[in-house]
Amino acid sequence: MTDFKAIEKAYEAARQRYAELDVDTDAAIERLSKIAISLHCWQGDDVGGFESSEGLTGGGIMATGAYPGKARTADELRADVDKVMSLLPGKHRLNLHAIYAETSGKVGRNEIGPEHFGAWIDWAKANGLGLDFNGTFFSHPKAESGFTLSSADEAIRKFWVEHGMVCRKIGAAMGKELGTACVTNLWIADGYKDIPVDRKGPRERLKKSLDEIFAEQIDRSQLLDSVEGKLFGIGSESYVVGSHEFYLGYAIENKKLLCIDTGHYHPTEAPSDKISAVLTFLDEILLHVSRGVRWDSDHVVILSDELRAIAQELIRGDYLERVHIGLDFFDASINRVAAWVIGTRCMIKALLIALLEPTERLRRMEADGDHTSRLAMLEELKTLPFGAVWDYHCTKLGVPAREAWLKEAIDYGAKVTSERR
Ligand code: RNT
Ligand code: ZN
Repeated sequence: MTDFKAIEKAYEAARQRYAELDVDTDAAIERLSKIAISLHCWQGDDVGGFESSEGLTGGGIMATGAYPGKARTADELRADVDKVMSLLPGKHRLNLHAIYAETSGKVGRNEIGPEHFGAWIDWAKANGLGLDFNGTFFSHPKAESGFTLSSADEAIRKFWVEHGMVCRKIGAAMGKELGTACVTNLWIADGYKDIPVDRKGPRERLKKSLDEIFAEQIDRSQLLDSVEGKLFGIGSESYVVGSHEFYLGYAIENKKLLCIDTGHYHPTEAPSDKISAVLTFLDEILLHVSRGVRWDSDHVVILSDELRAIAQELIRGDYLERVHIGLDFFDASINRVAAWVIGTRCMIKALLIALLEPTERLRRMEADGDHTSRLAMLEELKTLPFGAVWDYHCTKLGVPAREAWLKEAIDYGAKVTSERR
């Protein structure tokens, strides 16, 4: 049993401690409760989708693990997301992929439409949630050559261009129906395992394909287009057509959102440092918050230094209106509902810690050239009682505080997901 009295008492002490630094904890949790995180639906079924029983194939990504109970149908996936959302403070969004269409696999990827997402839209409406969307340019026979939008085979290229076009229509319908713009992201895995001779041709074709996909003007109140680059994938170690520089250029030239996936850079690069750099030139960006371990492994997000740095950038730079926070991880080796909750709660916690920072004080030290105090304070802040504020925030918003959520996730596993074979 959660001891509410103890949580309130601890919060009161924390409130006073933060007040000594001129930080208003009530204002921080008020702001926090308004930040929506876009939960990726694909954590619930290892990026399988409902098109075929084969699940994730190709695309240079991989979900590892054999934990039982993954969602097999849209109804099961919605039930799992409902459970996850009930364990998160605040109102969030759901990020879908084209392979989550409800078509019984009978409609081609280039022919799907908003009608195949009707149940998702109804569900989102009933729960007051926004939706985001992604084209699925992998797990498909026409992606087996390793090339889609940059393919030299005109029939293949055209097929995927059509897919990109219908995905924008689906995103726009979601945005219109739900009254909140749908961020529709495009990521392709095109690339070569070994050293190519022609790096230029595929990139020229990709640009052409994107221009065709984005030709139709769609109101930004319904749809926000975003493009996601990558460093390498399994089977595209030597060359990825849609690299970071490629899409940064494309996004700037065409006023698209750039998607920064935190697992898509060299391990010693800090994605947090890129936010202020790219937002100097772009209006808005999308984040795919992930956790790479040695490579782009998509481990469950934890409260790492880098996650905290990302949250700090969003708050310090006053970027919340311009940055769409999405998650992108998939772990098939542990309870999937719990994995979702762990990662999302960490993202929210990181934002809380950033909101509790006495930023003005730190800025003054920096402006005065007092780098000693800046470092000292940054380290002191790490042991402030943000946990007490977090527990209080969860309690106030009616979701389990502390580790109480875990029992609910495990019970749900025992009652619901363990029945799935
Ligand atoms: C892959 C990209 C991409 C996918 C999802 C499923 O490396 O990060 O965003 O993870 O679209
Ligand atoms: Zn991603």
